Amino acid sequence: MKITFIKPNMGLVAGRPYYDRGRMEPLTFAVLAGLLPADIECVLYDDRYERIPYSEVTDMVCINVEIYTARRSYEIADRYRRQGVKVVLGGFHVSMIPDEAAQHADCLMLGDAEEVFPQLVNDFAAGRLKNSYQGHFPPRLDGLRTRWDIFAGKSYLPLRLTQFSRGCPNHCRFCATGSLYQQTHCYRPPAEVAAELAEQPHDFVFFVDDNIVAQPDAAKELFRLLIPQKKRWIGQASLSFVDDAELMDLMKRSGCAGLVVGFESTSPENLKQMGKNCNMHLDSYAPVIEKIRDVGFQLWAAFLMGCDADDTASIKKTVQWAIDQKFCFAAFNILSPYPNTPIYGEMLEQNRLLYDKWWLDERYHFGDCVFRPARMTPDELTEICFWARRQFNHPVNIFKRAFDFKTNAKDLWSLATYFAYNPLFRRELFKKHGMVLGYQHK
Ligand code: B12
Ligand code: SF4
Repeated sequence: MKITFIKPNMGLVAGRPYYDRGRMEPLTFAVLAGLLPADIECVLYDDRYERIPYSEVTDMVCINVEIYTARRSYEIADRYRRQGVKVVLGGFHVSMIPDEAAQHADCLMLGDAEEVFPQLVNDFAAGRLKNSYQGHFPPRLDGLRTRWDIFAGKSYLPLRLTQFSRGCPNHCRFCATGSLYQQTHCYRPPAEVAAELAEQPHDFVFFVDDNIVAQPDAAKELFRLLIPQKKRWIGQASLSFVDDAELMDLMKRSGCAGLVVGFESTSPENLKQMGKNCNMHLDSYAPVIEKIRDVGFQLWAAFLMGCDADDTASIKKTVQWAIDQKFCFAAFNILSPYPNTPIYGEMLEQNRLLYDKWWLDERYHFGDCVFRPARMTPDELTEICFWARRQFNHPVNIFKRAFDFKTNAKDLWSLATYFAYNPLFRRELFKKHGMVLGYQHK
């Protein structure tokens, strides 16, 4: 049997597919392929830079669907189904809004696939594929065997992606993880993760966990095992780790080079609306940032712009603050309510959404505001968010931010990473701004 995995692209820029030069290996498929017996042939096509060979013979197509790729995913699914090929859709967006995805699939994979994907494939082989399969949570995550070999010959950034844990104990009101995992968190046996990484030739690893420090004792066990491997790693973490000196020390000794941290906003009112409880107890970000600088981690600071206390002046202030902190990278994301999150429900109830389903709407462009903000017009929010990205990534500011001798310029490797990725991300932000989602437009 042959299974074709597809990682869909987002859409078109000036009538042509958007090709992301900063793309990373799509870990999801290495995990899915690893759940299957070796005699099942698995191939991967990455629509983010490859053409999909629709005429190639295959038994089943499996597509990973996220909100920004939903429209393109459905186009691909519809085309395969017209050719008579069975299509399975899975991923966050499918689990959040299954009724929509069901219109484009023979079968839906809802939730985590570890315990059900082999059954799904068996049922397909026996001709009794069901309409949907519901993954259990927490899934059993021991004994996994990630099949990174499906990326052979593909072109991705030179870092290995892996995952130690799933879910998050927090429930931020805008976040799909918060809604899907309902404040639960589980992890793989640390020794298995360490053993798997020891076999990898890569000396740079990205842990895609939503919150790698969610269970500090387990994280410490993993970090202790990573120390002798002398790899560098990056990950995502909520700010709780700063209160645990032992954890911070182990992170550093195990090779932590940098972290994606959701600061989201400097306004307590906004943090309250977001339900960002893990940041709300902090009087100020200054002491935590200082502690993180002291251990030398480079920060990728994430901000969410457009909550009710934001106006153009407050956003400008936040951007200047981010520049002054000399963050290595920052994402200024515009608040974009995802279906079935509390913030989506709130906007719907208050009749503030501008589109029925913005992620499928032809009028929507990447970076557009999709709701009525409290203190700005939607266009003002769109403009100020694009300005925020341009300003933070302006060549003068890239240069200014580089010279933090505790982080970005602490050694040659950090400085080289800084100057390799800042211009790349800057180019991508201009390229993708205004992209339309999907390829087929009237
Ligand atoms: C790593 C990551 C990234 C990386 C990309 C990595 C890559 N390979 O390209 C970076 C940082 C670049 C990134 C970017 C973005 N991301 Co992102 N990302 C993630 C993150 C943290 C992990 C994804 C991952 O690899 N998981 C590990 C794998 C093993 O798990 P999984 O994908 O969930 O798959 C499991 C199941 O869902 C299931 N499954 C999944 N797909 C399928 C398909 C089939 C057929 C089957 C059977 C099963 C199945 O099987 C797997 C095993 O159980 C997720 C959050 C998360 N917890 O997953 C967000 C997440 C997917 N990202 C998200 C978003 C919004 C974005 C951005 C749009 C952000 C932005 N504003 O720019 C961009 C653009 C994404 C794009 N498509 O181009 C959202 C999507 C929300 C939604 N409702 O769809 C998420 C869920 C974050 C969140 N909490 O809101 N992202
Ligand atoms: S801490 Fe991060 S991953 Fe967890 S619910 Fe909040 S935004 Fe989502």
